[in-house]
Amino acid sequence: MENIDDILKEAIQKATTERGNITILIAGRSGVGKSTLINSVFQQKIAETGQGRPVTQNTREITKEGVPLTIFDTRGLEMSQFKETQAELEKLIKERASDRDSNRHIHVAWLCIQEDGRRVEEAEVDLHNMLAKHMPVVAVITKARSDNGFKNEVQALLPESKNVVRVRAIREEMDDGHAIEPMGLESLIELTSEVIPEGKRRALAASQKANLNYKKSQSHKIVAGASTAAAAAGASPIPFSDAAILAPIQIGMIAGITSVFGLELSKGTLSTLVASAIGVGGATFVGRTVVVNIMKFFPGIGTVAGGAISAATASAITIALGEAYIAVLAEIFAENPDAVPTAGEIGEKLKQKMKKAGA
Ligand SMILES: Nc1nc2c(ncn2[C@@H]2O[C@H](COP(=O)(O)OP(=O)(O)OP(=O)(O)O)[C@@H](O)[C@H]2O)c(=O)[nH]1
Ligand SMILES: [Mg+2]
Repeated sequence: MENIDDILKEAIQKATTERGNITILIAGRSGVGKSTLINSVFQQKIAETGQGRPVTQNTREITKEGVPLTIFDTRGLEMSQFKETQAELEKLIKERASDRDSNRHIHVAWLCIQEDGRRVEEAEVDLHNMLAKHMPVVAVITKARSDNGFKNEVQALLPESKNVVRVRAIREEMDDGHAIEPMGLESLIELTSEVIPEGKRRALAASQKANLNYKKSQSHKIVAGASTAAAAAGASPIPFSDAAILAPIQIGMIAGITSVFGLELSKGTLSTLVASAIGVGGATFVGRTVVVNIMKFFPGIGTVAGGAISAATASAITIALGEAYIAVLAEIFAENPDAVPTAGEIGEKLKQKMKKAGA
């Protein structure tokens, strides 16, 4: 595969399939802070601006273009006639579980309980036990301020819960002028990651903005995979003229990391990124040019002995490129979790980063 157009197309398709879509059910009484939590944790104020549609009397299904996440926002399940509304929800869960597309299964539930109520209703325990039959459940204590043993109480009442986590979704100003910062959101992502299928972790990483380290760790796995593939390709040293065989691996890695960071993944953005970072563009340029240009950034890495690329060099160059890209994206989002950088900006920063790394 030499043609860059084909390489880009395939990289995008693979990255998109491997990322998939995650579905999370968020349940809790009215006013416990579900929408606030959703907006603090996920990209693009999804609870406010996402497309919601009622799927049962008490449940809305929320999605947003460009975010690989579906949320079932469910409330009032502890109210009168809760048996009926819970049965309705269970029917929906079973329907989704039998879908052939695993992206449509509900992968995890967050059961939200407000800390200052300090009470778990019998109907909430019922709801929890029903959910736990079908999916992992994380109990989320919302609006956390002072625990006073409530967390242990919740854990004791909901033994099926995989975890109990206390969160504060927004900064809170006290009367005396001091403020308490959000908390627990990073742990919520980590604990959720532990209980969902491994194949859904990239979608979780991409959809959320509360835990930058989680995006980085998922991206490192992609770099590790690409580096192994590059080493395998170079197991019998690659003649320089065949360097193109590394291009799909390296561009695939860039596409994978792009998707884990939740950025738009289109042929336009990916080709702009490659063009501005690596300095090759145009519809007809070939994979070999990409690889040769990447290698120019890292003159110190490996030697092109006898005009061939060894396994060690192929893998080292791939790691250097992947790590530089992760560092660039991490810097952008550390500065502003809601940043919407253009492909050109990212490409320019990547070029600078590689120049520095290779110098
Ligand atoms: N202090 C503080 N207030 C919060 C927190 N989370 C939510 N709130 C407030 O609690 C109120 C209710 O929050 P929502 O997010 O609308 O609650 P909800 O669970 O979505 O409510 P329904 O949509 O009616 O089911 C709002 O005024 C929020 O600002 C928090 O962590 N700390
Ligand atoms: Mg709400």
